[in-house]
Amino acid sequence: MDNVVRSANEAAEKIIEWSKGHDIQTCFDKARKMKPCPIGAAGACCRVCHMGPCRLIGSRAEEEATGVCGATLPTVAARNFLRMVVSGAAAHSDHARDMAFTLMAVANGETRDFRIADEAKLHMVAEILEIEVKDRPVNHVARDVAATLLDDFGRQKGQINYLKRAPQKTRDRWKKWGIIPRGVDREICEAIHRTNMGVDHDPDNLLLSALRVALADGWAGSMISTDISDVLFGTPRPLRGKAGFGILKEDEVNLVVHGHEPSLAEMIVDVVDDPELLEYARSKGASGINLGGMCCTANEVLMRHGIPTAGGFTNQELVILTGLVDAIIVDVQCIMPALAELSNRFHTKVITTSSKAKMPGAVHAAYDEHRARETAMEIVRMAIDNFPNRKQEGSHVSDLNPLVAGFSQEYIEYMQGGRMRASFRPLNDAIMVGRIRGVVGLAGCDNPRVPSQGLHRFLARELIMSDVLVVSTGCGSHACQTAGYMTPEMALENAGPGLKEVCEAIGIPPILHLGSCVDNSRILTILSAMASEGGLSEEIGGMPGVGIAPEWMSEKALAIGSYFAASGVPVIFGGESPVGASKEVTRIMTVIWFERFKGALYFEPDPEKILSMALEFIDYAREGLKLKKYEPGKFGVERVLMDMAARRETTF
Ligand code: NFS
Repeated sequence: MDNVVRSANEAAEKIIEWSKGHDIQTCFDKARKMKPCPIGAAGACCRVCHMGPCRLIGSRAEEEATGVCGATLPTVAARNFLRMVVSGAAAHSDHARDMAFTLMAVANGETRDFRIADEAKLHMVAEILEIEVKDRPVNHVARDVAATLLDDFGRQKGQINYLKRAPQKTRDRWKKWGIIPRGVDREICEAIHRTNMGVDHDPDNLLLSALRVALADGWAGSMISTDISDVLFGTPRPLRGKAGFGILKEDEVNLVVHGHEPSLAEMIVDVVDDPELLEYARSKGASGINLGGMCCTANEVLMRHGIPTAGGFTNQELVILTGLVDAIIVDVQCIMPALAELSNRFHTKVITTSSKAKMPGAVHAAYDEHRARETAMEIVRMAIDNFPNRKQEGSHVSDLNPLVAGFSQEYIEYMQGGRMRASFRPLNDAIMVGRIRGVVGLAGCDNPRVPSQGLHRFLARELIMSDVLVVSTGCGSHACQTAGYMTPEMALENAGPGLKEVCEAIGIPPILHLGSCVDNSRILTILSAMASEGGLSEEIGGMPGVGIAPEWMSEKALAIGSYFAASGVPVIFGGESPVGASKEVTRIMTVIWFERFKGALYFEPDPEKILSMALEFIDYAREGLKLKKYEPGKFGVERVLMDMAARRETTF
């Protein structure tokens, strides 16, 4: 064992240290022992047929390196990238489909366990979908909404419904380059077909397909998940919460909900206060039932109910090592299979709940929205039954950080103008006068191959110091939460002078938690609202905004990055490039995409460089919009609204 820092999260590091003395291996140890295959990591390994796998290495000119069939390095790298984006888009979209089925079941009265929690949001969605709302029973509207959104999956021609939420100029670009997604399933199926042996060999064409399928993810899959979750469980509003391993309680039954789809977790939130279950817990010697979250499920239940979070992706093994978790309930995505084996060392029960995602060594409790409450009760009982089996062994680390979460587009609009005058005007104005330099979406996974959570934290600190408003989702949020960064006090102590003023005036943290990874769709609609508010760019492209996923590991992150790039946002990923073997593919994703869409994908392992690139993109966009040059502490006070003619002149 070496003495390298494995996690920038001090509490996590303590648990990792503890594991060393107890002969337990975690992803941190395995990541150091097993280096990535350099050929596959750079996109140069083709394994789409059984003449290979072919390793496209050893030639000086990239077009000279070919597989047995003649596929060149750019073809192979682009094809590999497309496959990753398809997989990421499929994950979000299949999650969205389940949410739409749950809404349909509620509308049809097939389940009494859920109800429409936010009728205003349902009406807003119905209006976008041009569904009649007036004088109709809520379940009729909900049924039409669910049916219309489900149509987005199977549609063969035309375009997905929510594209109309994007600015016209952004849509014009999609039309020009032929990347308007028709139906989610069609795009996923077609893209996979293109990657089959002997089909699409043009790297540019393959990469346009990646953008098309990614747009289906962002403007359908992810956006549908967000909207339906808001309709069923409530649109988030700011609330206080806590983050860290210290959320676990020594004297209570501890359950952790981990994964992505929020419906079962919502039901567990509901039943943990059930008097019968509480009595049952007491009968087993526990003084209560304590619920915590992990990864994106944590974000979902934190955003809506303030359920405390134990952290993001790389904390999942460590939470078991505390020895305090009686059950960890998982559904789909980002669940490490190592959990089952690790749990054998402790008393923890790993409970899988989705028929799509089973795990050897785990217990399975089949979830189905028609019997949600019953399943939730059954799971909580299993956790209670396991409480007496708790051993004394465990790392018992107890860090706890306060936070404020729960920022939806609706709330951000409201906080800027109240219910009657909700708008993005103040934010646009603050950007125009240079009080806020720009906006960065800091998102994506945390990763054991770097000091995990450290890149997120470094960038969050530096960005807010440079007057950049940070919006955060997914495990990036956990990295900030477990550092105590998501509080209004953080702005007072660390934000640049302009951002500090804005945060003080509204009473918000300088890092706004927008939710889970599917909630990146909130950033798309926020950018669209900023474009239509006026004074900045008329389209998403050209806004002083950047996306950063410094520690990404999941294919979902590539799908997200690609839909932001296609929508007009420069996105910087950390780590080595998964297409790094091909200069041509790299050129298409950077130079060509930027010309066409004003968005692009960059891969840069050095966090200092990521920071300077992000600030350069922001300043470049400010210059393009002829906004006041950013200077710390020096900002105009007048509201200077550009007229249409001036704006036309500045947009290109
Ligand atoms: Ni996003 Fe959510 Fe986290 Fe990465 Fe996984 S939990 S969908 S993929 S690891 S941010």
